[in-house]
Amino acid sequence: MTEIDQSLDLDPSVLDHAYALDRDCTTLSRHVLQQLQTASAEAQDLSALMNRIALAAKLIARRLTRAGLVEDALGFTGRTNVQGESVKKMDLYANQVFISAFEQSGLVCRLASEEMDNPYYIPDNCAIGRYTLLYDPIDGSSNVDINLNVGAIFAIRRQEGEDLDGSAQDLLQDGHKQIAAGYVLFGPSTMLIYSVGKGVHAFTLDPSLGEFILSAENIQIPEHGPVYSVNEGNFWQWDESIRNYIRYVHRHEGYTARYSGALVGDIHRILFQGGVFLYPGTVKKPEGKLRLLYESAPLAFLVEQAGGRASTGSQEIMAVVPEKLHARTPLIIGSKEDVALVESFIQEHQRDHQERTALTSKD
Ligand code: FBP
Repeated sequence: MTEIDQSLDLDPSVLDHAYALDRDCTTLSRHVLQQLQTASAEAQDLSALMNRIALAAKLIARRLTRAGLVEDALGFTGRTNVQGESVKKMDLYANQVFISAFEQSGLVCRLASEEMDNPYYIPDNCAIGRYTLLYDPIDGSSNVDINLNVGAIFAIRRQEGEDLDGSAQDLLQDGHKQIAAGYVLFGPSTMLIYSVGKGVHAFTLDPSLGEFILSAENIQIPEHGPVYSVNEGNFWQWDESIRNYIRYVHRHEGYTARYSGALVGDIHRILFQGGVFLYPGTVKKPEGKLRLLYESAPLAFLVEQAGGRASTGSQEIMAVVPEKLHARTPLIIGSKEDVALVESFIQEHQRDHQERTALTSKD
């Protein structure tokens, strides 16, 4: 925030205007450079990349706000994606928006998306393009057609090697390879939350300016929060340890359930109010539903930067090395104390199981 020369003895209302003006002028690209405190090539690149993400977010927000009035904006495409899920028209539209926004960037050689079997290459960019964008163009797809909040999730990694065979092996590395990550929340207002490894910051889209303007800086997630966010409809598909955790929060004061159907919406609440979001493995899908590279790792990067934690139940999400591009992982993410509480039920159950096994092997 710019220092105002106090010797000017300005009228407080003028000072307020000056500060408001200064805040209104803290655009995303300027804020990224301020965060990185260098004018290095990489800082300029990240600032330009974040600007492209903001452009994609504005285009998707415009489509979402008018979706009910636009022919063919909602509903299914009839296609199934690499995840085996039915693809929504908005998923495809948003995926294409990210590609178009980065095609002219000159910075990104490769885009890897939850909606595409293989990464999309921009050959013209590859000679100089030093980055890969990984993204989930529409998170919370089940909410799109009923006008409930959805999001987009993104992460930026440096391009390592030329990936000549298109196998994107260099992307199969842990979350510490991310140099920036964040999400866009398409809610009553459109917000962009990001980190370049220097804290977590929020921007709100001011439609009158068409600009994302700084609305919160250095967001710190509370150590504990009342919210637990999980799809209890899967209760009987979970491991007993998770069922025990849910029985605990049901029986103890101070807990309340909130589940929006969109991971980004639930994480946004927890970022500001504390609590924990869980998408555990199930009997059918022991690896869970959520994608490591497009959902869990970017949000883990962000939440850790805000002082929270993200775990599989037995390992930090940021340490997980994916076996394949569309690898999934169980996710327990949020306030430190609440993630630790869930883990304690998992560890206790594992201990009981080992003791029982040891006892039966003695018999
Ligand atoms: P999409 O990216 O395909 O939307 O899938 C992710 C997601 O929709 C999350 O946003 C949400 O938390 C979860 O899946 C909801 O899954 P379920 O309907 O099984 O509870």
